[in-house]
Amino acid sequence: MSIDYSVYLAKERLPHLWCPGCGHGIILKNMLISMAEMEIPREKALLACGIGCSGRAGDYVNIHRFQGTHGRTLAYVTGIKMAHPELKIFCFMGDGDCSAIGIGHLIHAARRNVDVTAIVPNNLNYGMTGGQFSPLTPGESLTSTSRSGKAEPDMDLCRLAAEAGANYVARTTIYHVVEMKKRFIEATNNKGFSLVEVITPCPTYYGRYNQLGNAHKMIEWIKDKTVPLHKYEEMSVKNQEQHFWRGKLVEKHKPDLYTRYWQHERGMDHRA
Ligand SMILES: Cc1ncc(C[n+]2csc(CCOP(=O)(O)OP(=O)(O)O)c2C)c(N)n1
Ligand code: SF4
Repeated sequence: MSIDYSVYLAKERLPHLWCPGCGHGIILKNMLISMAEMEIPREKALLACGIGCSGRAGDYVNIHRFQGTHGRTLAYVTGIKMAHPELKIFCFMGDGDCSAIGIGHLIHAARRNVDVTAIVPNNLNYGMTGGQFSPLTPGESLTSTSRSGKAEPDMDLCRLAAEAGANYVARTTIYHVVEMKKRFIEATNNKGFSLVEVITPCPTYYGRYNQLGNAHKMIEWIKDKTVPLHKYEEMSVKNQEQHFWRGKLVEKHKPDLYTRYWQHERGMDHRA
């Protein structure tokens, strides 16, 4: 690694506000380490954040950054990328932010194949507002809005993004840190829409409501709940409901929105 990842870090804004044991900082650090390995210059990187605990990630970076309105990050970066194709754009969006209020933007960013890396720290609930369930919260979970168990089934955001047209989709967990960094690098180097979901603990709400113990125990729980994609596909539906798959779902190389726009719609060479 020729760049020290700390050049991307706004050290003067530390300590961070996340609870002890929260995974958001680990995911952010891995994102910055992967940027350092790719030697992305500070001035060529943008972190766009949604609203939520995860949305505070932008406070701690020393690169271009902004916090958009809840669920709308991908709409903003679609425009930014068209105006500034030279930027490497990362989006940090909580599971609530991108799978509920922002789901339309996610589908269309994937369909348009906007060249951004969407990182989804999936802590299985709305952390910032007090542990309500999101569309990604597993069925039967106890949350502040499902005191006797979530009646709704959850959804698979990765499969949705893949179906909508994303070039790269993967899921990993906070336990698999080496793999996480590898996925971030693959996602960033793959031009077009990339999504990496990272399953991560919120010990303050999801962990407490579901009696999963402290942060350490939650990480063990995440590890035990996760199986590689090929094994998951061999499981019964009942067994699948008790597990998360992890791995790479899609890796393809369709032209991104910017390239298509300049090459096909305007008959000009793309500048990126
Ligand atoms: C338009 C709008 N609706 C609702 C809210 C309230 N709100 C703030 S954060 C949040 C959910 C955050 O959950 P998530 O996206 O999962 O991120 P986390 O806090 O878990 O990291 C909500 C509903 C808001 N800020 N703006
Ligand atoms: S409430 Fe949950 S998601 Fe928010 S900072 Fe605390 S542990 Fe992290």
